[in-house]
Amino acid sequence: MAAQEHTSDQYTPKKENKFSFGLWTVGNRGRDPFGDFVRPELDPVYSVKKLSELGAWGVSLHDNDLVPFDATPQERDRIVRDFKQALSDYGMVVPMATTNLFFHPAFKDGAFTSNDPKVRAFALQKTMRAIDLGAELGAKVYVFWGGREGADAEASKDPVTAIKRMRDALNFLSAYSIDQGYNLRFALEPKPNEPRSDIYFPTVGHMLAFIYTLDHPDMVGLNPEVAHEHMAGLNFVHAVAQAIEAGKLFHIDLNDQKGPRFDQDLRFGSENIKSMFFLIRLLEHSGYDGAHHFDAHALRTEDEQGVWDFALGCMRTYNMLKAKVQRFDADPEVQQLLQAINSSDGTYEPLLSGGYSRESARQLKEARFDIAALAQRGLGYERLDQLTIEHILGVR
Ligand code: GCO
Ligand code: MN
Ligand code: MN
Repeated sequence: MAAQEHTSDQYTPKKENKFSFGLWTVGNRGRDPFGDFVRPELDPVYSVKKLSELGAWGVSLHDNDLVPFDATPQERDRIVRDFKQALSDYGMVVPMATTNLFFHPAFKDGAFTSNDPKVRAFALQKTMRAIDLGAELGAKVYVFWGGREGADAEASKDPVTAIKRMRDALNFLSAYSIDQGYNLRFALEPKPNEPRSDIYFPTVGHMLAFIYTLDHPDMVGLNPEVAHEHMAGLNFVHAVAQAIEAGKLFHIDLNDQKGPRFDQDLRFGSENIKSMFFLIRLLEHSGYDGAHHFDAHALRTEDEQGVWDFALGCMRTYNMLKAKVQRFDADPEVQQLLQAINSSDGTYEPLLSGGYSRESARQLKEARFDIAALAQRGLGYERLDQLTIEHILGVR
């Protein structure tokens, strides 16, 4: 069935779902290291129109997704003016903007971490201009994905120096954004590898630790991506939970991935359904109200219609899983099991939550536990997990 003819139902995306897509996602032309483009270019104005018709709320962009690398200032202004007109015509926002610091051959050894000071200086110049563009388009979040900030030949770059260079760049750009009066929050996006064989700050945990070493840690958070943590063999739900707990989930890149391989950018929820179920449960319970941003693209087998099928599929699957989460949470047997798992006679709560004191240490040292009973108790997690599966498979 063609995407635009899809019958409307309770899973049909709506603006209030805050779904957004990168211009580069629907604009992906299917080129890979082994084969050429399979689809023609999409005009950003056309993508805005199509995405809006499908129920999306926003579009994000790299500077060069909209303004070509070598555009003159006059061309830039005309393109930006037409794009803003399209945003207003189709009721779309730009929640996030970013810089392309990986495509041009000048960035072959990275941008902010390049060994060449001229490249590092150019990267700052390009990013300041792209920040200006993002602010002009109303973006609230500015993403930093370290595309080529890594190394292939380990001897070529001291990794400690690379970390310091990245810190210097982010400190400079935070100060720039504050100085301009932009109300931007920076979201750092970790990825373990690709296009470099190793990228610095490979996971959410690495990035989180780094943020607290910056000059303006309050304005810097994370943009975790499903595929990137899965490439590192990690549990994405737990990574996002840590970002949320730290108040650092500023943005999220939703897609899917078949295990620890190259970055596949598959349609959201097309592979790891159970893990995406728990991701949505986490996001919905946490009150996260930022963009639900898809960073994925249609398969190389597709024509333009396949691109819109892909985009609609990402959004519908989110809403379908969200409905499953609501049914799961409302299931009396699930509630009863969760209550049993979290119940106790209350004896130790005051000691566990009261913090350290000499008295609490003394009481804990003297406490007598029925260790055998603790060891023998069955926890009922098999039943709970099976209920999860029954909900996901739609039989409850
Ligand atoms: C990738 C990344 C990128 C970034 C984008 C925005 O693996 O290619 O996920 O798509 O998200 O450049 O920073
Ligand atoms: Mn990616
Ligand atoms: Mn991404």
